[in-house]
Amino acid sequence: CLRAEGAGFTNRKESYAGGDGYCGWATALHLSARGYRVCIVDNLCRRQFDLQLGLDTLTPIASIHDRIRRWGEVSGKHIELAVGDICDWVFFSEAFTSFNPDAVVHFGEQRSAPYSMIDRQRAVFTQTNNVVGTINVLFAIKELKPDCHLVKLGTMGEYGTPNIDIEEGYITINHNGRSDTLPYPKQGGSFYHLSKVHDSHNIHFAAKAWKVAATDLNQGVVYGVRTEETAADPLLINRYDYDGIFGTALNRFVVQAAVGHPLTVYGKGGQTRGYLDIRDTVRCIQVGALALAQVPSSGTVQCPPSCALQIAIDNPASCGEMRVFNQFTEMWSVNQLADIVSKEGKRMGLEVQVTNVPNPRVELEEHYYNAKNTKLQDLGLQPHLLQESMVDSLLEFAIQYKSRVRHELIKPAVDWRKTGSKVATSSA
Ligand code: NAD
Ligand code: USQ
Repeated sequence: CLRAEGAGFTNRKESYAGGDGYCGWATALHLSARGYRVCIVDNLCRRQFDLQLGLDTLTPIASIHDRIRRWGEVSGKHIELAVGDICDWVFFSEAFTSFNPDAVVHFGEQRSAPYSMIDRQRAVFTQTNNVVGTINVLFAIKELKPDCHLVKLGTMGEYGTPNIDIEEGYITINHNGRSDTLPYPKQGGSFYHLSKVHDSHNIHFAAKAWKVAATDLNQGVVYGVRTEETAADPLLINRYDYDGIFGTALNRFVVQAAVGHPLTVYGKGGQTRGYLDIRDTVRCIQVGALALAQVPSSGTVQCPPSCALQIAIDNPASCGEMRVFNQFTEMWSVNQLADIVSKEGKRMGLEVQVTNVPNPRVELEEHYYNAKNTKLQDLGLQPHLLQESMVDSLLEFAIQYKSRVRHELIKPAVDWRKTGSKVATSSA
């Protein structure tokens, strides 16, 4: 079902806002390899954040120009590039018109919760960048190509940690004898997570008002680094953040274990989230993008009969509906992740300790968590689960690059209750 070579899929034109980032680069290559015509749109602000704050990725990443050049040599496929800000309407509308995409896959946002909590300036930047960028994407579709599909990266963190099951986007509520199916209540835990909540409302409105076809992929925390395509050549290597601002839980724990730093469990460690392997991110996006084939307004894309997406095509979403998929494969608490990394690290002969540091965030540390995630699997996703072999290979990867690790960047760097960042080289 994840093949893209079938009739109708080759030559589909996909535009990747944020295609130089962690998820976007891996996905752009994955789909380029499978016959999609890809244009990356990115203003490279993620690289700028590292320069401003004195951070660096574990892996030595090439410039976007070198990455794309090398991909052309390795694969024989051409990726187009437009460097600019999607919040800049003049730039973005020109880039959009010139590429004329069938789908926009929108990764292009400031995605760190700690970054958004550093100070007023970063909170305002995060919400302006994310909300305005998404509105521009919606207007581009409405005004320039109404049958272009939007695949938007949302986040599981939009739901927060309610004391009831988390549904996929919508919940049916019975109230005072009446019933309705409504967007699931949102409780973002940072100005970043709240920017995604605002995006979801704006997309939901545009879908209703303008009949934009949209899929919101509420993604969990991503781990891992290698995909088939990014592993094909050193110049294609993906970024791997381990610092206290952009590094995410499992990726951080793996680097910490590799360099002998105690694993930094925040607070009691009962915080539970949905997680997925980056190899599943790239496949989910493809499923999400292809699943839009079922939206009647597309008209141009046909699914091969053997494709599991046939299930979706037989049950089409109505035009103007914002479809929501919860994009994660397993749920783990922070304590469980620390346990897994610790056991695997010790098995490989590493000395791994776990420490409970005061939680820099405001979040529940013990809570109920049960989120649904059946829609992508119903569409054919067969997940890579977090098995020992995965943690092993990630640990080996981190050990390979351990000389690049700067220990002072590992500690938690942003406190939700205070202003400023404690990154060693930043005066923020
Ligand atoms: P990233 O920071 O590595 O990549 C984001 C890219 O978007 C960067 O290359 C950046 O330069 C670009 N960008 C940001 N604002 C832009 C703008 N205004 N115009 C043009 N380009 C812009 O982030 P990521 O980890 O790849 O995340 C991608 C998306 O997935 C984000 O929307 C994020 O919220 C979502 N997501 C990520 C994770 C995760 O664990 N990494 C989990 C869930 C959801
Ligand atoms: N945590 C620790 N120790 C650490 C790092 C994190 O205990 O060293 C805890 C955090 O307190 C939190 C949990 O682990 O409870 C997850 O934190 P994270 O930093 O791994 O992820 P988060 O800040 O939620 O953000 C990441 C991505 C973001 C995406 C989100 C998906 O940066 O772009 O939206 O994961 S989700 O969490 O489902 O909202």
